[in-house]
Amino acid sequence: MTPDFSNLRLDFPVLDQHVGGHPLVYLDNAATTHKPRAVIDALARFYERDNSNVHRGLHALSMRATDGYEAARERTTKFINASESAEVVFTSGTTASVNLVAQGWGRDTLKPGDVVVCTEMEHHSNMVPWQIVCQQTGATLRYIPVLGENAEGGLDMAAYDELLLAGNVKLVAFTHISNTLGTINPATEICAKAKAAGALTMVDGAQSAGHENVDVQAMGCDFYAFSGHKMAAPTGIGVLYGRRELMDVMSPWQGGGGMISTVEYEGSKWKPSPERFEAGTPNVADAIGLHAAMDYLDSVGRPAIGRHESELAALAYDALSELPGIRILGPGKGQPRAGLVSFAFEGVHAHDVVTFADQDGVALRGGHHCNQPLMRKLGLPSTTRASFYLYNTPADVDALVASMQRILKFFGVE
Ligand code: 7TS
Repeated sequence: MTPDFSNLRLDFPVLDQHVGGHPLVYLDNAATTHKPRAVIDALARFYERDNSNVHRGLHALSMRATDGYEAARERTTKFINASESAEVVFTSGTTASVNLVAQGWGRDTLKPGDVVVCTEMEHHSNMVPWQIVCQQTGATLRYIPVLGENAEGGLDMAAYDELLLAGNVKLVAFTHISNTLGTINPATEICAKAKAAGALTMVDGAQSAGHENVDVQAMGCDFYAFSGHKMAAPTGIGVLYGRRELMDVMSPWQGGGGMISTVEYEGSKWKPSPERFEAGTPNVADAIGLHAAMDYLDSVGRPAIGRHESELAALAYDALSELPGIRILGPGKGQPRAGLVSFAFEGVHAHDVVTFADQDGVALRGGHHCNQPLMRKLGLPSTTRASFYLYNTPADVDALVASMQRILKFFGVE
């Protein structure tokens, strides 16, 4: 049964407000999403009843907090179909997860002559950590190009084949869904090709985890990273999935309490994963919030959420493409597109568009979206981006388009 998306807005208290005298139309979901009442309640319940540190106490509250935290790990294991909970490490978000792999795996493993492959559409979070570790180790970073003057052609898979054929590729790091283009990359194919070439894969799932069913085993990736706040969960909690055999030999990224089995003045031994990678007091409350968010999303149904967002993006694409002087990035009309549309108007800066849209109560994002090299390649200083989530409706698309028409009129673009 298709869920009734028209009423989901009521589950999100923050959406019940006016901005600039207009009902809020929130279209900045690729940056962060709102939290349903179920998540806010789970956080309040934890702080009101169970708040305590985990793994160290034998008193009732500490045991309840530990149970809640570990239940969140079990829930996450199921959410992405990892084979066991030791493969699920809680981090502060995608950025921390990628840095953990770059430093925990890359720094020990990479050497001069080795190649790390990224794509030209990576968010800085899945690019800069690889630049850093390549500088540290003498390895080389190469990029799979994007095709087309608006990157409408997606990744150049023939160029990818050539990069793999050239040899020495140790890891392929790529985004599942582009936060700037809305492109859905062929993750399973990219992973299979990397594996055949003897390379590991790191998938940036920041824009996919809360938007479609993710099965890390079926995808065939070695690492998969995502952020809770982009999928209805609190800020400050994220996940790194890593295959058990890799996690067991990877070095810790940070040292401290909770991650050691024994400590001597001269040195220490580490616990296995996941504790090895969770030094210090973890983010217990937000892990419990993440658990509630996963339950909420699955009560709606992730495939239905993904379809709903893509339908809104297609509506927006079609209506926006009628506007004068517009350039829309990413997949063309009728092509598969995730739930966002990124565009630029000739002669009007994205920051002006976003500021004017805010007066209409429409929350957008303008800028380089942490994709500076891609923007440079496409010859754009910035774009305006509308990104959708489960609580958005076709009426929100209408509000977006009406606001864009008003702005173009104001700037005299006919
Ligand atoms: N990867 C992708 C594809 C992203 O879209 C983002 C955040 C990140 C990584 C980083 O996630 P974080 O939770 O660690 O910050 N993207 C955006 C955005 O598009 N606008 O603001 C943040």
